[in-house]
Amino acid sequence: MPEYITSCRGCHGGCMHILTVQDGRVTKVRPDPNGPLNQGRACPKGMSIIEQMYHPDRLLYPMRRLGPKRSGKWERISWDEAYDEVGDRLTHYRETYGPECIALTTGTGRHHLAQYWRFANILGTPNATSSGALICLGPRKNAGEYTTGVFAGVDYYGSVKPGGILIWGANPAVSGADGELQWHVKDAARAGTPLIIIDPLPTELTPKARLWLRPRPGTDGALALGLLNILIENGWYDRDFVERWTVGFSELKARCAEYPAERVSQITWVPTPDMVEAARLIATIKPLALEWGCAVEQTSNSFQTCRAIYMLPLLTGNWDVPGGFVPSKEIAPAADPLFDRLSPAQGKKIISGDFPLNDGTASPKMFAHPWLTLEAMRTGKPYPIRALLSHANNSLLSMPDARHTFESLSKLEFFVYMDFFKTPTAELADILLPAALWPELDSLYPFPEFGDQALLCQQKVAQVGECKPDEEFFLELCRRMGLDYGADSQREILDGCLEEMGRRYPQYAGMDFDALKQAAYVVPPRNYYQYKTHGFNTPSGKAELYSQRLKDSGGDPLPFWREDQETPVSRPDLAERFPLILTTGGRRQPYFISNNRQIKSLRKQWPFPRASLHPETAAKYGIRDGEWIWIENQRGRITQKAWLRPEMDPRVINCEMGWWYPEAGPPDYGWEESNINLLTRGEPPGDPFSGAYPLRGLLCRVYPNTNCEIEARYRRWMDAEQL
Ligand SMILES: Nc1nc2c(c(=O)[nH]1)N[C@H]1C(S)=C(S)[C@@H](COP(=O)(O)OP(=O)(O)OC[C@H]3O[C@@H](n4cnc5c(=O)[nH]c(N)nc54)[C@H](O)[C@@H]3O)O[C@H]1N2
Ligand SMILES: Nc1nc2c(c(=O)[nH]1)N[C@H]1C(S)=C(S)[C@@H](COP(=O)(O)OP(=O)(O)OC[C@H]3O[C@@H](n4cnc5c(=O)[nH]c(N)nc54)[C@H](O)[C@@H]3O)O[C@H]1N2
Ligand code: SF4
Ligand SMILES: [Mo]
Repeated sequence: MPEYITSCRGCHGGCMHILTVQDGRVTKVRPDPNGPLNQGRACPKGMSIIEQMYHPDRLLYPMRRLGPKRSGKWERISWDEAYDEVGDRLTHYRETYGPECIALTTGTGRHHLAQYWRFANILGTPNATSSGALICLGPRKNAGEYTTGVFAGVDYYGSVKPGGILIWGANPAVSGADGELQWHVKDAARAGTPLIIIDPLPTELTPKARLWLRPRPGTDGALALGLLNILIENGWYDRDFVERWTVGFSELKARCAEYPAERVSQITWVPTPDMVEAARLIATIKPLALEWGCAVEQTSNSFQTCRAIYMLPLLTGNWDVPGGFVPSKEIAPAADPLFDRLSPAQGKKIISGDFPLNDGTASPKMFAHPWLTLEAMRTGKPYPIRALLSHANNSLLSMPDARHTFESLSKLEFFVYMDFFKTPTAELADILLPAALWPELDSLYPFPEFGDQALLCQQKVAQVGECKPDEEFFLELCRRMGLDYGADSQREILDGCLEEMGRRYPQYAGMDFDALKQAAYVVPPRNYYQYKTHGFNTPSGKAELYSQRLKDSGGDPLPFWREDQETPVSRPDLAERFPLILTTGGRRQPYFISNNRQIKSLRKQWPFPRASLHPETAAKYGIRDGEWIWIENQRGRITQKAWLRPEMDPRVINCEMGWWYPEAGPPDYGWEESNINLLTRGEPPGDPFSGAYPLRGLLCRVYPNTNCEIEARYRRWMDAEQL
């Protein structure tokens, strides 16, 4: 029976799997023992792909809504009809009001991201946004690029392994936080590699931590500045590197002096001796790697927090050393997003709230501000957004301020939504399009994202219903609208990327997509200490602790931290009503954001959302372990199941994100029951440079929910015979 090797994308991806195909159907999946990154390992998400592909609720054909929005009634249409209808409507909006009245949204980085941008640029709209745009990887990546000219990741792959790992606001044993897969950090933990963990909650890794700091959610920026200050004051940094390869050390030193340990301890709740110990470990462990997650970005101090954390391994002698903090190398470029196809005049119309990072001043990669783009749908200001194309974005679950998202999407004149399944967000759309899962499409996957250890092949091995890759939709829609996509096929685009790889790495010259399918992946060797010959790719040629470029683009040249507008310190009045500090997120193994809640083999592993809180806090509010509770603030109220965790600070609560209930049925699918984004804030000001908003460190109160039907409904659904 034919077998194919391809990269899983059940999370961000990277594990190579061997798929067996019989009569056009995938019948078996097993992890590839030679996969360069997973070496025979896989998680339950990857292993459930057959159940996902052939799930009875899978969206298999294009559909048009019958009746009013959220009627829950759909009729099947052909792809031809879908292209005609979408093409005609978009052409009408484009010609009548200008292309900027059409917005695009997506979620986390998936296979189609570059071409989603490309499509927006060709269409002529600057209003492409995402629920991860401002708060996921972008701030880390941009902070890295401003500081060292390139983003950096962990080097697990050479003969020298990390001597220790600083794990900050990430749970990489589960989430493979955006950069890496989960296997290497678990291997390291098992091997006894010292871990320094900064997380207000216990995780799979905290029992193995050498040191575990539990900051007040949302104060990581202050903590990072405090640690930098200790390093600098004690001379615990690489003097030679600082003198030869950085600019702005004295300015940084002066800024950090504003963050003495006592002040930082007061802000963050981290005891001074723990901070000193953390700084000592950061300074002495060699080589030190950094695994950081989106928790540090999901605040109104997002960008500068990332800058400050980034400087810790940089200043302590770990830059571009084997096993340390190594710069990305791009093995092959992604499909060209064709930014030059968006005219400067159109680019200026971006709904960005004038945050320099995203209005085109600081970066050509523009993301419109998600909340403001939704606000333009709702209010018509600064101008109306009339139509939306949504690719991989269950916005009601993943955007902040979910009530606002709902009201905004409800106002759209035309809404096209592409996904694997119907979701609560889909029920607001006019046209639904069936998206291909990872075994159903061809793509290239350089991994880890921005670390680029390997280039992996993702290949189509089966066709399910009439599902299509998002890229194919963009390409064909352009053809129908008379717009030039700049390529005739996805294959042409992939071969173009591989051609460029051949120029960068002559050993792969001549490799096209067919050859890559045979090879399954390529793993070019890594060279270290590149800066010693090439310098840094920054205006000064050095690592920029003080960044003039940042100043010129409207940012602070040095990192800083300030209190968010909704904390017990800034709003004691609000804290009287909502005394607990709310943080959100906390990824779970069976799920990828809001995906997979309908996949029974996964769902039974973690059937309900859990709210983590301290037993004392629970006792204070009459809550028992495992009981459903209400979590409430001025924006809304939701319910999750209490999980008492004595390791936490009693002032903090964490709620999981992404929860809806497919078993509750259309049109609501229970989206309002446990969706923590009903309590979060997306409205500016937020982060002054990027507009990022706080999903960590808000306020709430809790009390028991004595009348919750969620479990009973779940059991009825689980017990029902799956067709
Ligand atoms: N299985 C699985 N994998 C995933 C995902 C998924 O949904 N499921 N999502 C993917 C995506 S899009 C992303 S961005 C990554 C995210 O992966 P991570 O960055 O690991 O994100 P989380 O698990 O939400 O949060 C990480 C940690 O931050 C802690 N935390 C909460 N608030 C704070 C705070 O204020 N400060 C600090 N220092 N820590 C805090 C939480 O307790 C948690 O342990 O994972 C990716 N991988
Ligand atoms: N409160 C709170 N909110 C958060 C976060 C948090 O930690 N706390 N995390 C934030 C982060 S880091 C991120 S990145 C965002 C993520 O936000 P999103 O990536 O938008 O995540 P989802 O809401 O799960 O929506 C993804 C939808 O895309 C579909 N999908 C998956 N792959 C494809 C594909 O290839 N094509 C198509 N057409 N559809 C696909 C899935 O079935 C799912 O319905 O959420 C953010 N929201
Ligand atoms: S960790 Fe990610 S890539 Fe690996 S098997 Fe799981 S879902 Fe797939
Ligand atoms: Mo993310």
